[in-house]
This record gives sequence, structure tokens and C-alpha cells, in this order.
Amino acid sequence: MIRILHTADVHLDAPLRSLALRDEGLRAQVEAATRGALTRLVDTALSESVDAVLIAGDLFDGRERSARTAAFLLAELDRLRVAGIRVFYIKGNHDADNPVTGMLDLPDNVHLFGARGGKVDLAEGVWIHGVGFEQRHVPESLLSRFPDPVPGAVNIAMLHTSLAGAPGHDNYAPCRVSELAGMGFDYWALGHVHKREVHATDPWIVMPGCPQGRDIGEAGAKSATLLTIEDSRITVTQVPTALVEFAQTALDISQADSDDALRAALRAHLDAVRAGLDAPTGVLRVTLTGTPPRYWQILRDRDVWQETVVELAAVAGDMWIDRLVFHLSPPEARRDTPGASEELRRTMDEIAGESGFRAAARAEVAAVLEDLPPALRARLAPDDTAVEALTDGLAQTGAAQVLARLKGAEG
Ligand SMILES: [Mn+2]
Repeated sequence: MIRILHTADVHLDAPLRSLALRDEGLRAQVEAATRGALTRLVDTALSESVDAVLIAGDLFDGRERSARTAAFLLAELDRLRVAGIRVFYIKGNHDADNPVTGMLDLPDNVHLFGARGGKVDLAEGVWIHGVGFEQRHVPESLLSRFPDPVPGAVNIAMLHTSLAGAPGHDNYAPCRVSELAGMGFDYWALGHVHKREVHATDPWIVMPGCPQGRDIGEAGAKSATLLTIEDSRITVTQVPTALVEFAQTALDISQADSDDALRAALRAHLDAVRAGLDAPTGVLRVTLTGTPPRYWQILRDRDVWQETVVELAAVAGDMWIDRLVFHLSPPEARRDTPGASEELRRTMDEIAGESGFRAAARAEVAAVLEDLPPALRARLAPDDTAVEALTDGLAQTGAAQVLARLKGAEG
């Protein structure tokens, strides 16, 4: 029996980003999270007594050029060497960018596949093939550089690739899943895309995902993929890797008819989220949904609830709040009640649709956008339609906040 641990996109020492990092206690913990994930992975390799570890590119983060990063990596690779575990490594676009990778004196248990490609006999008729990046931009397919699979053996191929790509993203060693499937290999050990995906099971085509998410956009449990090869058959399981897990959750609070009830609902929600986390630390973005009877008071007291959720998350155990999002609707009964604030709501609704108001508001938004760095501006409002949507959204939020204060005071 042969066991192999497959990972990619470690992005060693890449910074994690979250609004929760305002908290110094958390900042200290997550600073070393990408390192911690690699350590956890090596721990697993040792405890599972694997025969090899595959790193399918982007071991480094392009911007990280510290010699300390390299020293940390070499120490982890050496733990594997001492245990007799071999490491197969191909460079990805971020590694090719990083001068540290070129100067590394890798321990002798590590095999680096270059851009010309090659194959190595692991053991008992199991071969590892790989083609690596030599420069950051690889716009062409690398498939023709793979040596033929060895007949009668189990053949594993390592490739860093964006596959067929996604609109708006650069192509890296592009290729199609159907092309990979037709090349005669038994397992494709891919890297590059940070979200795990098993594209096929016969042959296996596996994007393991990054072992440690870096922001709320990389939410969810992170893992490495553990292969077991027995009688030429490959089975696959996941082993958790992340030290910090980002999570996006939603809670319907329509039934919460008092502050105590809302508190209890939040506590139960956070306890359930905590129980479902693989990682020792969680960073959450919680969205409140539904039509709570106390809608206006809740909106008025957003800051109070934000603080409450932060406290409850800490009580639930090693969880921090990235953001508390209010995605609530006013209950129907209240909406029909006439009153001064209700009248104001109708008036603001009408004004929001008038062309004069819209033009003035758009001009205000455009002026603010001009003061932003170009990259941020392009992200917030890439075109006129987006500026319009942004303006409408801000007007709605503003009106809702004014009403929340009035209604909160009334109620
Ligand atoms: Mn990459």
C-alpha cells in the first residue's frame, strides 16, 4: 500500500485579510496561519506515515521574499526527510515570480520537476510525473511536455493550471479536463485554483484547493488530499489543514421577538458554527435575514448587535467576527401602520426615483469615486451601470438608516 498527500497553493507567509484583524489578539494568531497550515500538513504526513507529499505549485506567495520564509520551509521539508518521506514539487506562477525559490538549497528528499518535465519512480510501480513553471506567465498548454505514462504502473501527473480558465482571469498552462482525462494517467495532481474540486474520478483529476484561506472570499473548510494506492486502485480522502477557517453564515431571525430571543438565537447559531469548524480558529461573516418584529430597533442598534455578536463568538470559542451583515425586511404589519415615519418612508421612496435627485446623487458618488485609488474604483464601479447601482444602493441604505432611528425611537 502506498499513501500520498497532495497539496498546492500554500502561499507561504501570504497575509490574511479580514475586518476582524482590527482585533490584536486575532492578528497575532493569524499572522502565521499559512505556516501553521503547512506544519499541520507535515504533521499529518508523519502521523499517516505517507510515502510522499506532492506540492503542485504556489508554495510561495509572489510578494513574500523573506529569507525567513525559506528557512521555515526548509525546516518543515527536513522533518519529512528525517521520516523518509519524499517530496515532489512543481513551481506555479507565484513561485516563478519569487527570487527566493531559485536560490533554495532543497533537502535531498525533494524532487523539483522543471519546465521540460520528467518522471520519477516512487515505489512498487508508482510513477510521479511533473511539469513546472519557469516563468510567471505560461499562456500555452504544457501537456505536450509530459512523458508518456509507464505501462502497467500507476501514473500520477502534477500540473499547475487554470484549466479552461475563468473570464477576467489570466490563463496559466490552460487545458481542458477532457484532455487530461485522455492522456492515460491515473491521477492528476493539480494546483492553482484555491477552491477544492474533484473534476473526475476515473481517472482522478483533483484540484485540492489551498490549505489555508486568506480572506472571506476563500471561506469554507480547507484540506489536503490523501491518496491510498492498493492493488493499483486509488482511493481519495481529505485531511483538514487550516488553522483559521473563514466562514459565511446566515441566520433567519424572523422568530426573534425580543432582545433576549435574538441573543439566544445568535448564541445557538454561533455554537452550531463552532461545532462545524475543522480549524481551531474561525473568522465569520454572519448575515441576519428575515422579517423580525423588532426590525427597526435592530437596525437602530446595529452597533450594539455587532458588539454582542463579537462577544458571543468569543464565548463560543476562538471565533472572530469579520462583519455582521443586516439583510432584513420590515415586517408587513408594521409597514402598513400609518404614522409620521411611514409617511417619510413613502416620500423618500418617491424622491429616490426622481431624475433630479438621481443626477445629483450620481454626481456625489462620482466625486467620491474620483478620490479613490484607480484599482479600487475599477472594482467598485467598473462602468456606468455599476455607478447607478451603487448610487441606488447607498440611497436605500441611507433612507433605511434614517427610518430606523425614527422607528426605533417610536417603538
Ligand atoms: Mn497559481
